[in-house]
Amino acid sequence: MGAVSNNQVGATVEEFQSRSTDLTDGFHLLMDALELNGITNIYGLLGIPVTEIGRLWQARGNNFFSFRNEQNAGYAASVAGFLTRKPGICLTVSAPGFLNGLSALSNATTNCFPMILISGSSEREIVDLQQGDYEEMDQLNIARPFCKASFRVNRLQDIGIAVVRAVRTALSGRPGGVYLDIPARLLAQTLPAEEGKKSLFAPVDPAPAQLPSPEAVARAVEVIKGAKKPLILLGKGASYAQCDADIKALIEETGIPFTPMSMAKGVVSDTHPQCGAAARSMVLQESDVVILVGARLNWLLAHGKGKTWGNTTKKFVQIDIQANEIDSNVPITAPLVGDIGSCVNALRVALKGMAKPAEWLKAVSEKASASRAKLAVKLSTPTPMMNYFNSLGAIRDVLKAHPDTMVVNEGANALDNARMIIDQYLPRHRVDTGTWGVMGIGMGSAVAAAVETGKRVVAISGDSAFGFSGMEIETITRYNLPVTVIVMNNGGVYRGDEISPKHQISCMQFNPNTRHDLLMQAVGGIGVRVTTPEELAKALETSLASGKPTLIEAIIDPAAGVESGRIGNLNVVSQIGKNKA
Ligand code: OXK
Ligand code: ADP
Ligand code: MG
Repeated sequence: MGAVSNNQVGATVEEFQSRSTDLTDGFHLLMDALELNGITNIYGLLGIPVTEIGRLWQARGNNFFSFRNEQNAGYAASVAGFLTRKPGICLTVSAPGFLNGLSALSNATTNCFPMILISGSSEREIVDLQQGDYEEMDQLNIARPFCKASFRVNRLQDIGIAVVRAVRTALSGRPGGVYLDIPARLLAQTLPAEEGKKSLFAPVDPAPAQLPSPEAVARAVEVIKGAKKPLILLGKGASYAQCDADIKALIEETGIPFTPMSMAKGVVSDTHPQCGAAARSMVLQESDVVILVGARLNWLLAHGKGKTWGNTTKKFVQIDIQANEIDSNVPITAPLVGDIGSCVNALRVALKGMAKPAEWLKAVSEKASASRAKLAVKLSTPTPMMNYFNSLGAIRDVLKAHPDTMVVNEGANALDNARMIIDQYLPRHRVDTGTWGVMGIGMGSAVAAAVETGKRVVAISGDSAFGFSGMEIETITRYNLPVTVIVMNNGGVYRGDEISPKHQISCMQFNPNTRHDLLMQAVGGIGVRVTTPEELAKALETSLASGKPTLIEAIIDPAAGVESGRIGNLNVVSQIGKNKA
């Protein structure tokens, strides 16, 4: 437990360490509390008033990962939360730094990832009277609508309880983001060390299991047993829950086909014989009972109705920890409110010996095999310039031999095609744009994936998406992380060949000569430019073997790519006519 003898801010680590141990202060109590909660990694960007936290945190032997923009540090923290089931911590300065971090906090909450954004804040008296303090902002209230809870600590003896409260709020029930406001003044205050120590504690069981009621289980079992064409739909809640073996056992014991949402790919391997990912339209349309496991019926599932679902009324069994997620879009026949592990195990017990829907499974697997065979042709068809199929086909073949690689994926066409083409073999090995379809999650997610798992990371980004967080390649090289960034460069948003009717630079185009590989070289990494699937495969192999930070600039045909990828239907177009101003 660290301690200091006065309230001086900005002292060196040596100065702090050489002081008397009679007193502790806000810096030390905050760090002690985080450590007590099992936190060792902080992602952030330092400055007034939190700089000293970074230094002292490192002096304790913990990790502080400094980013170039708080938003990316925030995405890293949220992904750390998703991967570890511990809240990811993002630390920022006040007002502008806080606001940059807030996008990530909001994204974490939307995605149900546990994260705590800790920001320093300016003097309350001045902020509240709007008298113009340095980085003045009412952060506590601004954060409220963007997270599960927004807390401020005003007294040193409350730091321990505030951190526990933040951790428990982030982790329990539906996970999400929490904001913790730390006034600058608090950090510098002092307290007798013994009193400080007594105020700290570790929470008991911060994410308690939540068992479904026996009635709810019986209801679900009846619905499932009555199904002719049941389907298990895995969402990222199923990834987060870390009960992979139970989910696999439920699938295998019941013989029900499954299909994963994007971040649930790999909970059970995409190559499993019961995987219906390659028969997605068929299984959604033709199934009669759908068992949702940690997946919401939001836009990604066409709200549970309409032609995506064959214009038929399905019976849904929905496993979710959040009671009011049930009936959010369509009536749910059999809600199973509880944690996924408990619900899945209750179903396993109650469904033991259930007749397997063999004919339906056969039909699904025939359709999936046919789709995979059809796709395989496209993946190996050469084109004058690389397209999304043959480039991603090359990446897929390399990754097949490295199934334990973490994949990060963002973009429009780069996202949709990679999701379809690249198989995931293991749980929680894919991080992508999530519920909001966020561009810019790439480099922050890649850093967290490397740091939290210690595995190789391949981040596949469209050239547009990469631009949002591209400067973090310096972060990747600085920490010498085993990250390979593949920029799918078609020179624009969606496509690179759009022409403006007035001969301006098209609003959808980027400089076609941009060399992202040279940017990587400039920050000390390896940068390679490739133009063929063979070169791409070779560069990726080399980079995975070396484990060195690498950026592969993959030149894609500017004419390859479609507007908004596979969600073009969501775009709104003028009824007056294309290009008619
Ligand atoms: C899947 N498929 C396959 C395979 N896997 N075929 C062969 N082999 C394999 N391995 C088939 C699958 O059966 C589907 O075909 C098709 O490929 C597409 O599959 P998938 O899983 O990608 O499904 P789909 O329909 O695209 O899913 C809908 C969706 C998804 C909404 C869940 O598109 C999605 O997650 N979108 C996120 C997009 C996003 O956030 N973009 C941000 C960009 S911002 P069929 O024949 O069975 O249907 C942007 O662009 O504009 O602002 C903008
Ligand atoms: P996807 O986008 O993959 O469909 P969503 O983010 O829409 O997934 O849904 C995830 C769901 O999982 C959320 O409704 C969330 O409440 C739920 N969830 C998260 N963790 C758990 C858990 N441990 N047990 C039960 N439900 C969970
Ligand atoms: Mg592009």
